[in-house]
Amino acid sequence: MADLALGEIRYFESIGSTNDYAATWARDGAPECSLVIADEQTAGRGRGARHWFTPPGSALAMSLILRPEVPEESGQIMRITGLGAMGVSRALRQSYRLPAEIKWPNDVLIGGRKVAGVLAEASWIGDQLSAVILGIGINVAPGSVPPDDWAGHHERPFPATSVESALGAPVDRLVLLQIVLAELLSWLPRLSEPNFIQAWREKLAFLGDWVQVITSEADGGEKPPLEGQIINLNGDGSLRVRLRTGELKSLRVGEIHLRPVDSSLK
Ligand code: BT5
Repeated sequence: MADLALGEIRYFESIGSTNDYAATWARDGAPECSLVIADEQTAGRGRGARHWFTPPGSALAMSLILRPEVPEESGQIMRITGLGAMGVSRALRQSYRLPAEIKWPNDVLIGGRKVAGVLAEASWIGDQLSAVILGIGINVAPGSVPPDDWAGHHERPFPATSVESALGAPVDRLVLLQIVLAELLSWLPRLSEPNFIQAWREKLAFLGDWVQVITSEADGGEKPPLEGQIINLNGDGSLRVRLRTGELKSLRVGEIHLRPVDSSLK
């Protein structure tokens, strides 16, 4: 880790959520690129009200504190979400030869199964954006995959896997952590460059496929899904889809979920 340009590092054997800790630490003045990492999370969070399963000894759970120069919330969250998903999928592809893909906006899949999730959140002091917290959870050993009857599943679970199950061999968590961090730090200064979007686009799952687009109501309930074909990733990180009606729509990171339309995952 010594050769990585990180701020401070705080490690916990057990914590509620690394993202919650990082948000508080960011408000208390954590240096740029400080890292919170935990072996176990007892209140790991996904998007909205969802939970993230992080039992001890088997996963990576981390939050990186970033201080973007442009204090514009939505575009930053979108790009930083992409940064997290790209960092994990590139690490898995290049160092482990695994066919990792990004399910826009925030999941990393191997063989159609979720191996990692990203949660980028803004941390505010009053109306000033103080930091963006990039939270990443990676299932490393099979024990980190939530059982189907896990109480934390918010809805019908998307199929999941772990790096070790996909690889068929043990994986050193510290080595994987260093590779992912090196990827994140190498892309961080290039988030506004077209080749960042291009590299992200190349790893997108379901490009050209029909998907269900599930959005949330203001009260947290789900609207009936729309069906759309994924056309492209726009330059700002939003997703271009064509609806059944022919209407083109750009989806922004928010409360949006995609599910493939015609596959066993349905
Ligand atoms: C995510 O949310 O995929 C974002 C997960 C981010 C987790 C990291 S860990 C470090 C940091 N600290 C935190 O508290 N969070 C971040 P979403 O797309 O909303 O997916 C959540 C759904 O994934 C849940 O409803 C579950 O069904 C499922 N799930 C939960 N744990 C899982 C796991 N370990 N592997 C695969 N799927 C899981």
